[in-house]
Amino acid sequence: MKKIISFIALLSIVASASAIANPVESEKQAKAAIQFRQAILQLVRSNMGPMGAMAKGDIPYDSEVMMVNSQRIEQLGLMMEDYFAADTRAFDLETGAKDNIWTNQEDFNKKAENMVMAAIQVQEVASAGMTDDYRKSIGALGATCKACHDDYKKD
Ligand code: ASC
Repeated sequence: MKKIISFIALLSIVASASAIANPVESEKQAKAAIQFRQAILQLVRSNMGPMGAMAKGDIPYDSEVMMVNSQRIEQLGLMMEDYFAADTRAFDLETGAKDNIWTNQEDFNKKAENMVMAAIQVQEVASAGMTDDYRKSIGALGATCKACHDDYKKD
């Protein structure tokens, strides 16, 4: 089952690999695009929160939370390439997204892919009941968030 899940994730990544920068045509479209991608990131944050607390030892180990939340992050990660293909650089709107996302799309998409793979790894650790590894797998997932933020998020 785990192998099948990973295979489907890989297929989704390959299928979406053709997404290219697509400049939005109006401020209205730019605003909508920004809202949609912020919604994705907020949901990633919402699902990462409890796992981060678990990795820090603030709340107890819970494999069900790890499974559900990392499945959601996997799915959200698979959406990123498409939702960030809308290039909003031409409009001066408030966004945390740096302009270099659209000059480094291949790298940006690769970083989203890394998050997807790390989220799948959390599922594997959770489903195998590998309690020794849970903090490490969550930490690795958090590191993929940071890797992208370091290059592509303002501040
Ligand atoms: C989180 C969160 C992030 C990442 C990042 C990892 O829980 O909201 O943006 O992890 O802090 O370094």
